[in-house]
Amino acid sequence: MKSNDYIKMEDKFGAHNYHPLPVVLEKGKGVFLWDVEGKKYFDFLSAYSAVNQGHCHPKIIKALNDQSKKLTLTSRAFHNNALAPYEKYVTKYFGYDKVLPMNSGAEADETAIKLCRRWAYDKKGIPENKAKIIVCEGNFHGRTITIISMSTDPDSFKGFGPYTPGFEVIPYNDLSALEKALQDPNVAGFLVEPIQGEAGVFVPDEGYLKKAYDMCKAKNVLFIADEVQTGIARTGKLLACDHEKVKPDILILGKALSGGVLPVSAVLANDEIMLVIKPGEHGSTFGGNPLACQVAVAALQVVKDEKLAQRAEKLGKLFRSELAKIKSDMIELIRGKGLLNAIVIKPKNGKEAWDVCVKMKENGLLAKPTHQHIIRFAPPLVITEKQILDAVKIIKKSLEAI
Ligand code: IF1
Repeated sequence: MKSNDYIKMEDKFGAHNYHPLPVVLEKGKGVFLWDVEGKKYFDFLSAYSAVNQGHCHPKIIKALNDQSKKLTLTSRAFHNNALAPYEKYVTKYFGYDKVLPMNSGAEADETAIKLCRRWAYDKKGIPENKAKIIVCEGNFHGRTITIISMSTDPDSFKGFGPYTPGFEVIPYNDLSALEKALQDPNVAGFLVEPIQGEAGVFVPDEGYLKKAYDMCKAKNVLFIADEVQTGIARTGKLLACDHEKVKPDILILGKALSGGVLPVSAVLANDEIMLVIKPGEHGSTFGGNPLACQVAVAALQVVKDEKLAQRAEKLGKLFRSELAKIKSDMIELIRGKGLLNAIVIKPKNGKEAWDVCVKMKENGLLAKPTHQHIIRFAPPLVITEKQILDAVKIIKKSLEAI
């Protein structure tokens, strides 16, 4: 079958909840993807930062293969010999007492919200059902009903009401708004992305995270960092919060926690928070399954062994400086941190970000627009300097062709 055959079949038998770029991928290795016609592409999306370690990393695939022949799932009704070593490994790796293993990023965000509310009632003494969580305009934390109840993007929430109460929305990167919201004694937590990915790679002002954290601590409010997209070395540090030496009270991880091999997410916290959830009060059939545990250990080990955070820091600077040399009136601005970058496209002759992405696809590079005029560039962190330079040449050529 050809690409179009797959696209037509998907259109007929699949829900229309996405509008993908017209490319049908068959193989991935490192920073490269191949479509069903054998055309090769640079992957500059990394499945929204889930494939930081590169496609089909041999060490992660080996962990998957080895475990898949032994035991894939026990549920948490019983113990197994993969969970405890993973829990010890991941809690030491990020410096927390405990981990609650889940599958998708949204599930981890939901878990963090439940933890925060329960801590509010059992530890902070907020009256039952009165806990409030502060979130930011432009947030993206997933697609469940409670998570879209926090969203300010109509594409995420419109037509899905009624909504879950208990959230207050403030502007991102605005400390005075946070200070005002923190006056409410019923505030239990502040849930924030250290860099807003979906909103278009919004990097807050230097010091924002640290000051926000300190303001929360002063009010006995939990600082909850959603590092599903910014974590696991993507922004040039192991966590985006590390740039400001902020240690979240609750840390939310997903995506690259498994290197994109299967869904693995996690919530990390210390005992005084994590132990408010008692046996039988939260869980998931696949959460912490043996396959996920082995894959996640291998994926995290690759991050360390191959110094992916340092690479992201160094190559991100190179990428932004090379992009800045492109003389194109379609580039309004370039922003990002590490290898999480974006360019804001100024439409020209009716052409906009989507057309740039289609042209880049023709030239062998895959990226996708977010919010119409922004193109996010997030290659696997195993990319080399030469590959960065080759990719910039493709971006330049594509912009000039429009
Ligand atoms: C889609 C966006 C990115 C996330 C953060 C939690 C989650 C995500 C910061 C939920 C997921 C994914 C979802 C995917 C596309 C992608 C995305 F465009 F939707 F917003 F990356 F920006 N926190 N982001 O970025 O994790 O449940 O998906 O595992 O829904 O189209 P998930």
